[in-house]
Amino acid sequence: MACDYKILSNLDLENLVNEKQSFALDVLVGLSETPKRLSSRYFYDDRGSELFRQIMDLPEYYLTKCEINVLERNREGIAELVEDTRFNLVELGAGDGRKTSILINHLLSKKMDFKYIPIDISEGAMKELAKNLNEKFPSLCGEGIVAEYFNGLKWLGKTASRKNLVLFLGSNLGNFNKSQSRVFLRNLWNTLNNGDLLITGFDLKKDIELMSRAYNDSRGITREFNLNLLKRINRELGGNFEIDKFRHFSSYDVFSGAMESYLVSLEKQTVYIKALSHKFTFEAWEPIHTEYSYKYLESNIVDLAEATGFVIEKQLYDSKKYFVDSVWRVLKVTSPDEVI
Ligand code: AVI
Repeated sequence: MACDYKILSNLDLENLVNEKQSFALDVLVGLSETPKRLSSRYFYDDRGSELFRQIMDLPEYYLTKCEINVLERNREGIAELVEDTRFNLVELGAGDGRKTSILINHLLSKKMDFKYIPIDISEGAMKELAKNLNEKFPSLCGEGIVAEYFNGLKWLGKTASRKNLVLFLGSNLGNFNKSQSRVFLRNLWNTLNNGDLLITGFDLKKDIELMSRAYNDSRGITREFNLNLLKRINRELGGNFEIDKFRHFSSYDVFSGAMESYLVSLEKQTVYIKALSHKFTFEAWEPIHTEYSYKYLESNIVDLAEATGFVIEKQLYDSKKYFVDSVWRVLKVTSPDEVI
């Protein structure tokens, strides 16, 4: 059966307006703090998503290659998790779907009864994905949702009554700090049903040089990706950042366990942002913190699952054990005796 892959966007126009307002508010608050900071969630406008696609192809960015290896080695094991059930394969932050294609291909070849429902905030990325999916998998059913993850999941909760297998791949969780990841996972737990499954990616702690090279690539794409945040402020909020007066810097903090990225002001300067009616001053060598990319110990993953109401079903590794896709099951108990 041929299924035309649709995109549901502008699910709620108010959310789009809010997205713009929250960007403006976060920029105002973040650049007024000491030290200054901007959230990495704003990296992903259409240009940022395109740059991230290029990062995934970089030889130094081992994460994507490792996760592709995980999925190739474990596609049958993942299919077994949902054997004989009608289910939604929900993907949060699908990007161009190259990793998920490995799974989709396998599930379709087994004639499993599922719908693929990617949720992504970038309309550009979603259009690209829908185009790829239509070409590659004419028999694939489902719809793409352009929305914030939880708005998308709430909409899904209202319309579907199937088991959910949610994918949150690519170490996306690593971009949240400890409490943000707990809040995120607990929100996910709240929107899912007992027995639903989550597969989430974790980049494991490893050789520091190897991790550092992944965020300081020789072609300068990661630099461009980081600086795009300032360009986005110029484009969307009427800022006048002079991009070549800032430099990209990324290093591993052994104590926090994260690769941390910054934009460092190369000189004393003032930047005006029209939409905020506000001027921000920078001293020479003053940093803006832009991203955490947390790396995990196995014990960190166990603690996180336990703290947020999930049970670990399986740990799926790549051949070098650099990366793990961790399979978690939602556990909702009705009596205190069932608590593990
Ligand atoms: C999307 N996220 C998991 C990437 C990471 O590795 O933290 C974003 C990225 N930042 C720099 N390079 C890639």
